[in-house]
Amino acid sequence: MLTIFSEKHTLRDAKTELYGGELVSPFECPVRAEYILEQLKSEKLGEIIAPDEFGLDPITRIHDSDFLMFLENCWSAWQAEGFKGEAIPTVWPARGMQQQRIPNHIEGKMGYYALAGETSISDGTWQAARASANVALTAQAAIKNGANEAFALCRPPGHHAAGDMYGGYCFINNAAIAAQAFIDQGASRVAILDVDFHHGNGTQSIFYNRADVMFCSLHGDPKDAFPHFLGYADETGNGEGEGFNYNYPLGPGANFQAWGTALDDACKKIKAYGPDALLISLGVDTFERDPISFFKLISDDFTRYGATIGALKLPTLFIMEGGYAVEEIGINAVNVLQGYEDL
Ligand code: SS9
Ligand code: ZN
Repeated sequence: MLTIFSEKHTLRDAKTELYGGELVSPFECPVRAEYILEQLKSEKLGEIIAPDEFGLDPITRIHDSDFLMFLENCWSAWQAEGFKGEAIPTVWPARGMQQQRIPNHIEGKMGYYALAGETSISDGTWQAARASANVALTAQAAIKNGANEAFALCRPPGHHAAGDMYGGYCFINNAAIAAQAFIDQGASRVAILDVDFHHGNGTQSIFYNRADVMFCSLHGDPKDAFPHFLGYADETGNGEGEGFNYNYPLGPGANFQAWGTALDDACKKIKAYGPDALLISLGVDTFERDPISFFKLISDDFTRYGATIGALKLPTLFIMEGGYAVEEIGINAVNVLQGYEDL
């Protein structure tokens, strides 16, 4: 399988994450991508290439340009205030407050564009997020040009990022821009299957009113898990998009039996939809030893579900999302790809 990887991911190297009332070293850290890369090499999965530069056009198909300008300028505006730490939001347009007026002050802008407070913005964040989007778009182009599958080793991840919101370690929605690229190049239907432990709230909200991109997500029940405010089973799409969004929330302790049953159902929906391409938002934070998640998948389960995805026999673009048990992130991610290939 062809892998796309950018060294520029290391530019995303925040020092702080607000977690449990402390500023800790971020779970979403550079070594994650290095472990996956190492495992790809030692398992000889295939060629690993650097991304091409696609510019902002395919990104603005999904994200508002004022939001992108905010991401680009946030760190310098924050520093210009004389703040000593990394950029973290502290105030939000909560219930009953102004939702439309975007403040001038960086403190107000942060709250306007942030969906959560754990994700610090610092030097290099924008550059790494841009490179991550280029990784996804290069993999998409490879499939468009005839490859049957590709692995976009994206970092930072993207599935929590909405049209005008960042958070949950995500800034640009890599899966959404790749899906949109397929559509813009003539595909009639694209399906996104999100197997990250967390609900892909950003991807869902981007395509919620559309029938040309189906979104299916298996994740920790929002009653108990981040992002807490989206991902319920009764969110089935809106307008033309009604019937093209499927959520499979699962409770604490879910093992492969429960998870695999939900996966089979999602695969049935995808098969019936008959997409031209399938995108997998590949988070491996469903692993039993993930430090911030509560599913109980073991490493062999990743191989098994890779084969289930392969059985769909669709052009398939794997896009890396989460996974925070860093020692095992390479094994688990590459197991999915091998399960898919060895079918
Ligand atoms: C867990 C807090 C979770 C954000 C997680 C984002 C995962 C992205 N108690 N904080 S894949
Ligand atoms: Zn996740």
